[in-house]
Amino acid sequence: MSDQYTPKKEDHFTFGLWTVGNRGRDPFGDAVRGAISPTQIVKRLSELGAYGVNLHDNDLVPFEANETERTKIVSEFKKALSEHGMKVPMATVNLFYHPIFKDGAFTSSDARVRAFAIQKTMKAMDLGVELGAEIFVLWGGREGTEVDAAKDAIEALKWYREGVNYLTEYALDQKYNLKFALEAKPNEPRSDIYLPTTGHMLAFIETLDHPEIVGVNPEVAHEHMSGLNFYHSISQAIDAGKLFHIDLNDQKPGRYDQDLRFASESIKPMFYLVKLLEESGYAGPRHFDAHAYRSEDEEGVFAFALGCMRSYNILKEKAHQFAEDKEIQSLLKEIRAEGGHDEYQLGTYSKASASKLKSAAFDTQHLAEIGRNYERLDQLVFELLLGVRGNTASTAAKQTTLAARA
Ligand code: GCO
Ligand code: MN
Ligand code: MN
Repeated sequence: MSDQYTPKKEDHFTFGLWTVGNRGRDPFGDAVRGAISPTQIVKRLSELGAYGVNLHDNDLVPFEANETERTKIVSEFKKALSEHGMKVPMATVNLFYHPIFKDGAFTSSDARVRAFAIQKTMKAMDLGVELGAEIFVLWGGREGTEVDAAKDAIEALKWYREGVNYLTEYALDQKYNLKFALEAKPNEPRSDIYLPTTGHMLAFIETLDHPEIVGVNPEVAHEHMSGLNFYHSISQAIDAGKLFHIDLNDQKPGRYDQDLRFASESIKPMFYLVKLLEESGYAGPRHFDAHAYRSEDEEGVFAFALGCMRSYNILKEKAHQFAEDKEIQSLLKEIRAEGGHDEYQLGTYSKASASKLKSAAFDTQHLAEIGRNYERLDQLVFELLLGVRGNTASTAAKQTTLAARA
């Protein structure tokens, strides 16, 4: 079936090799489906309309591979990429699977482990650049603690900073066209992970030696695990010029990191997210860091992948409808007109304006009494999302407005 929501290369959808390659293992049960080779993933995703794949070093080259094996694997993979017209816009490094990282990588108390983590990351950067990546994600899954008595959190942050500084110097020294994107997560696999939210990451970035090449890679599930509003987090990242990459998925509140199919749970929040990404001019890949339910076989995995991309395109179409919807737009105009005039020019301070403002009289009772009409607006959005308002371009004329009914 092909329709207006069918993914196309120009939609820039990407998946991690580890996402469609996820075999359904969890702490309580073993793999439920077989491994799919990286070249097969490239082929199947390309057929579905994806733009590319992203990878950790060890998704492609096993931890224990020697140089000859690496060369062979990488050249076969490159061949598959070019045969299927697929890109690798982002690469990352696995600093969490091997037991050596049990007490962290850049923040391990053991300086030898910290050095090994940096060495492994430099090699992963070389691999990423060889494959054409321009974004390098750092997700510090093991950078945290169970026992705060064991590690000084300020010292751990200093080590973290040293690690990222070293790697940015390496990138610049190699003349790599590479930007870093830091990914926050509050917990899992560690009891507490350092720099737990996108906001923490944004503040940390400003303390680095090369903040200009470091941004964020926020993940829906991770911010939702912290009970945060993802749309707000992304807005702040965009405002700071730091949204370098994004991990799209979904998450039920109050649970472990579920990595659910994009928009499968949080329809309204994901609508605002897609609307924001599309309207803000975000030019990076639309990357899915999610995986299929454990109940699925290989076909279910690709149904999952197609679902992520279609849902994004459906929400993108809803964002267009929102912009075209006459009733929504005129209501918004009304809402913004009420008190919209900035008489005191709050954006520019001067002694004179401050003294004018200090002596101004406000009708506080009247201002406090004005209704904002958000109930009507939110209901209209709900009806739009559930298809009750239909495609406004064709049905606008037939629609009875809430205002008329009232
Ligand atoms: C997780 C993370 C990872 C990272 C990936 C990229 O919770 O497991 O989201 O999937 O995104 O390691 O570095
Ligand atoms: Mn995650
Ligand atoms: Mn992620």
